[in-house]
Amino acid sequence: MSLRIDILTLFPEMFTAVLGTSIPKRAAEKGLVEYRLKNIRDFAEGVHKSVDDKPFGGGPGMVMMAPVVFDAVEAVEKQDPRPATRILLSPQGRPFDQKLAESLAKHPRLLLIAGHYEGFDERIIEGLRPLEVSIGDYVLSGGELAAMVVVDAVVRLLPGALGAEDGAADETFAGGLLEHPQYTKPRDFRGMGVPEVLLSGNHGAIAAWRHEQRKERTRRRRPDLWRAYENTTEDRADD
Ligand code: 6GU
Repeated sequence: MSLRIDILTLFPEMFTAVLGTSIPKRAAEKGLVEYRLKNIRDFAEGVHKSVDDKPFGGGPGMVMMAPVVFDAVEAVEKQDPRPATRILLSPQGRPFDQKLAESLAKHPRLLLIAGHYEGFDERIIEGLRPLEVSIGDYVLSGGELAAMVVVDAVVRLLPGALGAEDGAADETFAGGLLEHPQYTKPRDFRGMGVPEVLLSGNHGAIAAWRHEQRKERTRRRRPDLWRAYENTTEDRADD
């Protein structure tokens, strides 16, 4: 059974380039995933088709209204009997990481809710009980880019989504280490060479060099990842 991803957004056109390119596109063509975009504004009432209003208690910006988001979620969920895992993109959410991507890739159906404006009426969260997800500690204008990040990270994990070549390279975070440096032709570029070992044909030496580079990079650049790696590999012979 393939994964169905519903996306509720005020700007469905933002998604067309990302979902229609590269691996997300190929995964859909292979039948591994199906994307369903729905405009939240289709569920707005009245002549003005309002989806947001001023916050009670005052303050800047606008707040997404509960009735329109509830109606959108309920209408979209009715289109398919599979239960949807509801995900609401928000800077207040759980930090998105590779582990969460791996977990979401096992679900039959995801429903992503991307808001624009200052935020969502809290009763949306109280009533729909979505998993709130943030893609990092910075502020975006809306949840759309975050939703695209989540979709991309999840879809490339679906069995068969990556070609045989990219497949093995997908260990970057699974192994807890950053990637090693890569080189390709030409051997000399503006006076900069390529580490001799990579030209040696000695596969054991190459693997050892790459492993050292990954550890050194992780230690210097991401002490947080390095500590986690050390704590899970203390008893490993090669470290
Ligand atoms: Cl999910 N939404 C917005 N608006 N900003 C963010 C974010 C999400 N994650 C990080 N920054």
